Amino acid sequence: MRNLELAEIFDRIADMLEIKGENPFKVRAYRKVVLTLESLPEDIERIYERGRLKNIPGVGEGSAKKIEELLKTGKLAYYEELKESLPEGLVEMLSVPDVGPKTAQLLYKKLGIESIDEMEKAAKGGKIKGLEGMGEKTEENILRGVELLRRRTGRMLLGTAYQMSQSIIERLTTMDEVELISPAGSLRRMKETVGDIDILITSKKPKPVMDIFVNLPEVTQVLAHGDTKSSVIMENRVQVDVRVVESGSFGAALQYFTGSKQHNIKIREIAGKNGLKVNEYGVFRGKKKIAGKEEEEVYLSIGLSHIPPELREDRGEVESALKGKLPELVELSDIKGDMHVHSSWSDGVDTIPELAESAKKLGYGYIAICDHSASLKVAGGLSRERRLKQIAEIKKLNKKMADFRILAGGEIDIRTDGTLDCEEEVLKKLDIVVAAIHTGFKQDIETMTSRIIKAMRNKFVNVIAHPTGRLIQTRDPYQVDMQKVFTEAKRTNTFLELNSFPDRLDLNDINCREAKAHGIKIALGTDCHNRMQMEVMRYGVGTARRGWLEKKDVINCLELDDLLKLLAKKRK
Ligand code: DGT
Ligand code: CA
Ligand code: CA
Repeated sequence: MRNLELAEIFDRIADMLEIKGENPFKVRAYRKVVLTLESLPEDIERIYERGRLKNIPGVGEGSAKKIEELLKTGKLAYYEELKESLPEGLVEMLSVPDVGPKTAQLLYKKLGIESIDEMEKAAKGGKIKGLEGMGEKTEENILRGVELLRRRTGRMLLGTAYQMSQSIIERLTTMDEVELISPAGSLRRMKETVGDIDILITSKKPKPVMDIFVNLPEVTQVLAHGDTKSSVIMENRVQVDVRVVESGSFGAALQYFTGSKQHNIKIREIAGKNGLKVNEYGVFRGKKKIAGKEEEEVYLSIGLSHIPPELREDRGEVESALKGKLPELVELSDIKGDMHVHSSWSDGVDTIPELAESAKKLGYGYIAICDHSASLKVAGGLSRERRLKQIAEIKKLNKKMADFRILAGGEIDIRTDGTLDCEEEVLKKLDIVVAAIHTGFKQDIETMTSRIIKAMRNKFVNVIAHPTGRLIQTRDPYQVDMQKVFTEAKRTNTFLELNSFPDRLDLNDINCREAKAHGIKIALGTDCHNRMQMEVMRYGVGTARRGWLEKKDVINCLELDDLLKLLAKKRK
């Protein structure tokens, strides 16, 4: 799959333009292309072959030309020129969280720093704090950022793993020799980051299957090449393990290789107590195999109901299954609308009618358009005037829509003092208000907690977006007392978002479960900036399932009328 490779190049271009101090809107345009490429459900080469590059939302004429050049020649002159003009390590320094282009450039000019290692050394040696506008805090931030970056290496985001696996599975499925095929491991458990991709196959003729697999065009290194197991490294440094088993063992192998390890240990203990043995070939009583073909029968044979993969972390799921008390987890098909969508009115790509059309195709009954508020200028935040105009436009559009409703919403900034970046008189006119923190991430825990609580006490605020503010592998959550947030959310009838974007997944699985324990309902939104990204809902649903959430815990499993009633309750 070339999509991620191209995305990386566009990301680098944006980095370099940033260092050069180019217009932030131009930089953002490149970042948008990155997001688009990363979320494309189809191979870019196939789209190109059909001559549809320009139809990809978010890809303008200029970017389309660059993609074409890359696909045709494997190179991009513009990119090469940019690279020539800057020291290599300087661009890499930007991948350290909290190191922006200004800092990187200053360090380069004043201290001659050209790499992450040199930067770390300088921060440790206290050489940076003397520079203009920099202090001990800067050095601490740099060191923490370097550590975060080092922790990141080796694991990929769930979204990346999912797309890569789909692309591999798609191609292997076309082979006659492949019977059943499924992801396994942490990917099947929908864990927010994935170490390596595991795929399980049944086949009577494993050899040709493995031959095709290790020779896929994106394979750069073959670690193992056998009939039952092959492992490769792909061009983006990702490891993929494929195992082939007989169909009679598929269920047992799937159970075994889905993990988690801790879960499997529990399973074997329970089996042992019943005089049974479980391994990747089946469930055995003595020499007799009593289960193995279907995963469900593996669980049934040891006295458990089938445990959904997302729960298999040894967090009480085995005990619940023993009592027959597993939750009935929410499913993607239960979702009736997307609660957090951006349009071209702010920093999204698509128009509201385009977004509505795509939502309808997904089988949704509504979407909430939640464009940014005025203070977020770089994201094209809406002024009072434009907000009112948008509300009027949505009203007009809704008149023409059958069986579908566009909710006029807003992603309204929570200012550092906890007030909202929008007048009440305008908030009043919105169907749903999603409040979010985009600035002042470094406030201390008391300030941050009361800031969020103050926002929740505003009777117009329905949802707190991405409540902990983390970006997976890039930015730690801000300091906030989540127990207090949960208590206040319940008291004020405020919902918490589970932002489904792969680098957010915020609330995470554990916080979702905690929120549920407090009786709080969750709003699932994609935070999509183009219509294709509505697909990321699946990662949000996966995370919700890992948080033991059921249909009744998620407000956008409600039919429109019930949802509106629920939203209206707080305003009374
Ligand atoms: P990852 O790749 O780090 O995100 O996590 P997993 O869970 O995908 O781990 P991985 O790829 O090492 O192995 C896949 C599954 O195979 C794992 O979840 C459970 C099973 N497995 C692997 N090694 C062992 C083992 O030594 N003992 C047991 N019981 N199971 C194992
Ligand atoms: Ca794995
Ligand atoms: Ca593995």
